[in-house]
This record gives sequence, C-alpha cells and structure tokens, in this order.
Amino acid sequence: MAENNTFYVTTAISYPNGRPHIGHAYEAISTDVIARFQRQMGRKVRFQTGTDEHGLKMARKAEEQGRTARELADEMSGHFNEMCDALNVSYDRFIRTVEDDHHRASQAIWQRMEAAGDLYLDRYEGWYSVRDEAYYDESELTEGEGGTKLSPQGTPVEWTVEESWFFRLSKYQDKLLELLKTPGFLEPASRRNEMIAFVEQGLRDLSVSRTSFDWGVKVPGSDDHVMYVWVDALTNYLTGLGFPDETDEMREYWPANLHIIGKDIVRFHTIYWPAFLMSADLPLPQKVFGHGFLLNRGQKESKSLGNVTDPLELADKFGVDTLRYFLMREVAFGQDGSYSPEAIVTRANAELANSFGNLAQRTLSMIAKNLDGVLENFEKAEADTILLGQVSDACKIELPKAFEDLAFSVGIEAWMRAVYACNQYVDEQAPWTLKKTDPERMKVVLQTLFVALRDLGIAIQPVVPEKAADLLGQLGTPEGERSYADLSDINWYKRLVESGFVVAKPTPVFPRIEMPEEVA
Ligand code: ME8
Repeated sequence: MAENNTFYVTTAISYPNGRPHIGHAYEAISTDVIARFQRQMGRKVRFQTGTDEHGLKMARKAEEQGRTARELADEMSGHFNEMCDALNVSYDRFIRTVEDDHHRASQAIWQRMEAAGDLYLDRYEGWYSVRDEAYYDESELTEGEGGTKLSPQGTPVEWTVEESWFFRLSKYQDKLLELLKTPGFLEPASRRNEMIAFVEQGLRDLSVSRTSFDWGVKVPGSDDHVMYVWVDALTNYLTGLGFPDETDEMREYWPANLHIIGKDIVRFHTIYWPAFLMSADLPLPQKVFGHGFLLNRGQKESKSLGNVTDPLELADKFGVDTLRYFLMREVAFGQDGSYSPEAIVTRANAELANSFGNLAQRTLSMIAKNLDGVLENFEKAEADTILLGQVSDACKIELPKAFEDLAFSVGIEAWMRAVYACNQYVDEQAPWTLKKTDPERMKVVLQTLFVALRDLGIAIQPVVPEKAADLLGQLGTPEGERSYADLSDINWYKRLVESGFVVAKPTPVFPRIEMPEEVA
C-alpha cells in the first residue's frame, strides 16, 4: 500500500498521431495544478504523463504519411513533451510506450493475467473503431450517413475477424460493479451510472491481442500477436514506477491516488484497467476522475472546421500562466467548457490584471514610495483584522479544501473574493488620503495589504506558478516558506521585518493584455 503522505497522479497518455491540441493542454495543466497543489500541501508527489504510441491508429496514420510508425511517434511525441515543458507541467516522468521498460512491464502484467487463467486464444469477430481503438458491441452502434455504422463516440467502425487472445472480463463483473459503486472511485459521480449500466448489461470477454499488424508490444510466447493497445497503454501507470521490479517507487506510490482522464475514456480506466489489475493481483487506483471536453467557442475542434488551436500559440499570445488561470477558473472541472481568445482576454484583464495585479502593484508602489520600502511590526485595527481573517480563510481553508476536492473553479473563486475584499479595503481606507491626514494609519493599511498579498500569492501558486513566484520574490517570501502550512506560521512577518527586507519599486506581475490583432 502506498504511504499516506505520498501522492501519485497521472494524466492519460496521448496518441501522438498528430500535434497536441487544446484538450491535451487542458488535461496536462489541470493535472499539473493537482501535482503542485499536493506538493504544496506537503505530500511527496509523483506525476506521470506521456504518449501512447502503439496501435492501429498510429500505424495507419504513419502509413498514410508514407513513413514508419516509429518515425511518426518520435516526431509527434517530441511535440507533446515540448508542450508540457512550455506549459510548466512539472512531471517526474514523461513516458513513451515504445520504451524498453514499458514493453517489459506490459509483458509482465500479461504473464500475471495468464497465470491467473484469465487469457485464452479464440477468434474475434466484431466491430472495431480505429479512432477510439475500441471494440464495440453491435447494440452500442448507431447509424451514420449512408447507412454506415458509428461508435457511441461517433467514430466509424469496421468489421474485424482475426485470431486473438481474450481476457476473461466477464469473470470480474460482480467485483467491478462493487468497485463502481464505491463512493469516490469514479468521479464526477455523474459518470458512474453509465459505467454501472454498461457492466450490468453483462460484460463480454475482451479481445486483447491483434495479428493483422505488428506495431505494438509482443505477446509473450505468441510472437505473431501484439497486445491490444489499451492493455499496454494502461500499464504505463505501473511502468513508470519500475514494475515488475519491487522498487521503492512501487512501494511508495502504487496504487495511484488519482488517474486524470477525459470523459471519453472512462470505460477503459474504470472497467478494463481495474479488471486487469484484479487479475494480476495488484492493488487498484484510488480514484479516476473523468474531466469534460474543451470546446472552441462551443464547438468541437476539427481539421475540417479549420478551428484547431495550437495550445502553444495561445500560451505565446496570452502568457502561460494566463492560459493556465483561464482554464482552471473558467471551466468547472468535470464539465465541458468553452474557450475563445475574447474570453481569455476578458477574464485575464478583469481578474488577474485589474484586480490582483493592480492590488499588488498599488500596494508595493505605495510601500516603496511612502515607506521607503521599510516594513515594521504593527498593531491592527478592527478593519485590518477582518480583512486578514477573510484572506486567510480563503487561502488557508477554502481554496485548499476545494482543490483537494478537484473543484478548482470553486477554489479560485474563493481566492478571487478575497482579492475583491482587499480592493474594497483599499478604496475604503484610501491610503493616499491617509498619507496627508494620518500617516501612521497609512502605514498600518499598507502593511496589512502586504500581509494579504503574501497569503494570496502563496495560495494561488499551483495555478500560476511563475507569476506567483515572481510576486513572492518581490514580497521577500523565502522559497522554503511558500507551502500551505506556512500560511499558519504566525511569525513570518516578524522575521521578515527583522531580516531588514526592503520592498523595491515593483514590476507588474499581471499587466493588462491586449487582444492580439489576428484574432480580434
Ligand atoms: O485517449 N478536451 O489519447 P488521446 C479535453 N491514448 N480533453 C480532451 C479533448 C478535449 N477536446 N480531447 C481529448 C487517448 N481529450 C489514449 C489514452 S491512457 C492509458 C490512453 C483527452 O490523445 C482525452 O479524454 O485521444 C484523454 O484523456 C487525453 O486527452 C488524451 O487523448
């Protein structure tokens, strides 16, 4: 069992059959926010992401382009890795399923399933969607244009007949039902019923190998078979910890605390994956969270609509942290969301520039100018205590509680309310007037705001890591004192004053952004 203070979180691994799109960026960013949040909560975190490079979809795409699957995978996987780096995604391992240790891990889990008596050779005859890399039962299909058959995801299916290894999925039906009904295993809860209904209608054994192509992990002892791509893909979560070896990482981090995935692949993660693990006699992940889809102005992105956005272009135009903030703030995690350049600019200017950025800029400028940047210990009046209580509640209690529940937009909203409260306090206290009428009171007001900024800066780090670090640097917050536990340290201000730290003329953390002309 994983130790309590460790946290293993993963994203899905993406198909590198093309460049990353905004949905991939969204998943990487939200999982990174979780990883950073958990680290800041003091947990020992392991975070894995990567690319899922085998299967028919990759093989066909490469063929279309007249090159090998490996060439396509190498090029495109590189773009996914670059995207993660550019978006400040703090993964511990970027896994590629073509790597040797992954082949070894996949073969090891296969052998365990075989040893459990759960694999047998037969003939598969049925429908397969290459786009989804998924088998479907006739009853799940719908009719498309011209009488073609479509998967529940709306993708074309083809009739497939081949010799195949089968996994005894049916054997796990009762245990899977019990698992799916376990509160907290699959979230949001709204995704549960669909999975329960799928299991309740009866599970058929699953075809888990292919013989019509060879781009995959070889089935041990059956060299003409490659594993069904989902068998190897799901195993990536174990590979990264050193499975099948009994490594420290396996002991510390397995079972995973959280698999973050999109809503379209919940079946694979909450039915197939737990069944494979049960068969291999390995502990099950604690939670699978299926997030929603990100739409471009309410529409699905597609090459034919010509609305495919390169997430790095968005980050370049608006800033990495602005994009991160927007996605986490705008979309209720678990539901679908929509984005547009206008929505990003509007949100960023209203909340980051005009509210938070401006608060920091005004406060620090006034301290630098009117107090020569010098901080002192001070006695709070009632209004100051009330404000700092509100800020502290939002930063220390409300935001962390919401983030722990993966309700990011709720947590950020609580944080934003605290920012608004600070701005209202500035307006009410009017330090620019106090400068003439009551300079001692002005000092207290400015220092109260300084204290609030430090809490606000610490709390929001998982979402906007670079900008928060910039602000905390300007506030003189030592790097080792930026965790959520540090928000309960009552002596930090005293220590800062004693250190002789001087507030310098600030540089804006969140300047206003303009709508770039080409998208205006
Ligand atoms: O499914 N909005 O890979 P993938 C939000 N290789 N998320 C989206 C999205 C959108 N518009 N489009 C896709 C695969 N996603 C498999 C996973 S895991 C062992 C194997 C999400 O490249 C999608 O739901 O099609 C998935 O979680 C991830 O992006 C990768 O999708």
